[in-house]
Amino acid sequence: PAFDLVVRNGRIATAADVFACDIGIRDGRIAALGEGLAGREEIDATGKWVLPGGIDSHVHISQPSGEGIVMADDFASATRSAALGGNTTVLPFCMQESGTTLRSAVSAYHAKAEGECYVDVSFHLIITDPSESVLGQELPALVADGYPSFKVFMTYEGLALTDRQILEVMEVARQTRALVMVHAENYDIIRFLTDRLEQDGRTAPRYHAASRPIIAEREATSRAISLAELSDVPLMVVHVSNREAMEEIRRAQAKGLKILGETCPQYLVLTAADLDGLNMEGAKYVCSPPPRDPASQEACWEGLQQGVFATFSSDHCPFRYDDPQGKLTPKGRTSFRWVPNGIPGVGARLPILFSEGVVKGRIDINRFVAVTATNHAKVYGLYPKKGTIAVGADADIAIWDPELTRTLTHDALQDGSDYTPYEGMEITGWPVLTMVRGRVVARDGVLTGAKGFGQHVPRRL
Ligand code: DUC
Ligand code: ZN
Ligand code: ZN
Ligand code: ZN
Repeated sequence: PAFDLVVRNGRIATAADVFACDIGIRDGRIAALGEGLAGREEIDATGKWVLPGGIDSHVHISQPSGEGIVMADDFASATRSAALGGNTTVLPFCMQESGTTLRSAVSAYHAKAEGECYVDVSFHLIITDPSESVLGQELPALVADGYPSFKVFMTYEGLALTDRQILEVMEVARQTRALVMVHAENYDIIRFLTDRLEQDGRTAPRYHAASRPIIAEREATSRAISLAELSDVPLMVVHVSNREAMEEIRRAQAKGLKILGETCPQYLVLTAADLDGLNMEGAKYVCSPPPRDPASQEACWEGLQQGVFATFSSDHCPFRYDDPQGKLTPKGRTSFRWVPNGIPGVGARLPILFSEGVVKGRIDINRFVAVTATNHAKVYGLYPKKGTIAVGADADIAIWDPELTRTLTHDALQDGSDYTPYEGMEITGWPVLTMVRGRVVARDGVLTGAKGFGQHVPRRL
């Protein structure tokens, strides 16, 4: 046979097309699209969708998250869940810790990932200390080495940059043609409201949402866009949760600015009411920005439908719930202020969007592929090696059964957390096979890949 592996009889969708043909795979790449291809091995995809493997360009793995707090996933468990959820590449962050170099952060995360991953991995940077040497030497060198995207924070103790510092980072991004990603929430609004809520004894997890209102996100989004416009750089506004922030991005795009947006499953299917759980259960939904209300969910759908949002990512940031090193540290029990921000989602992201989006008719299959794979590859510099089904591309493929209906449960996700915020959702449409570079890494809910098969992929923009 001419090919190592052939996927037969499926319906293939890319971001642009739908077509029926066989896929011939050789040496980990797509070598042919055509009729009647023969392979040493064959996979029959009759009645299934054959899609580019999901790319999740916003996940946090093994990031330090404060004293006594441990992220629930290491690279093995996060990429295992990713594979089971139809993903073939994830983009986690290398976070600079204050007083240390960016290069040392990059080395540290590579060491954590080495030999551990089930799917391919490519790193963004998080800049917390834009010192002269970071801006002058480290960043340009790292962009050239394959890390052309970095996140800055406008809020959080120890992470937030001033507007001046953001401008300095953007200046380097402009010189190196890199992409800045921004966490846009107004730090002082959040600090002020948090203090007032605590003074009033409002410390339960539900008040997390009240402490970070839409206005705080809208204002910071508008300011970040202004800084990017001044700097003449593209900007990715991550985890957009509501209409007002989405409209800021839409307006900038209409002006011709290269402002990109991302939304996440929590903003489509959760609301602030989920934080109202009995006792401390609401902590399971504490993430930032917080889930909002049904009108905000509608706006986020609109952003996906109309292309305001280029990408749909999980913002996987897992902490165990029932764990003194997770959501409920001794301090976390005293106030929402100390509950670590973030929720798991790397395994649930694609089934949720397929079921709520494609099956329910909110988006078509091409849009699904665009916002879950192709646009991630294009925006972050992995295209066309990753993110599409084309001759020459890596054979990163997910086969979906559009009719399989199952209840979403944490146990099936196999991440390192002890819950999913999406427990009990009825989902129609599941990935039944995930293939990374021609190797089947998950099939029918069972992990078949090998730890360490996943490789680091340098990027270029
Ligand atoms: N921002 C993220 O992107 N992830 C988790 C927490 C946060 O604030
Ligand atoms: Zn963020
Ligand atoms: Zn995040
Ligand atoms: Zn479980």
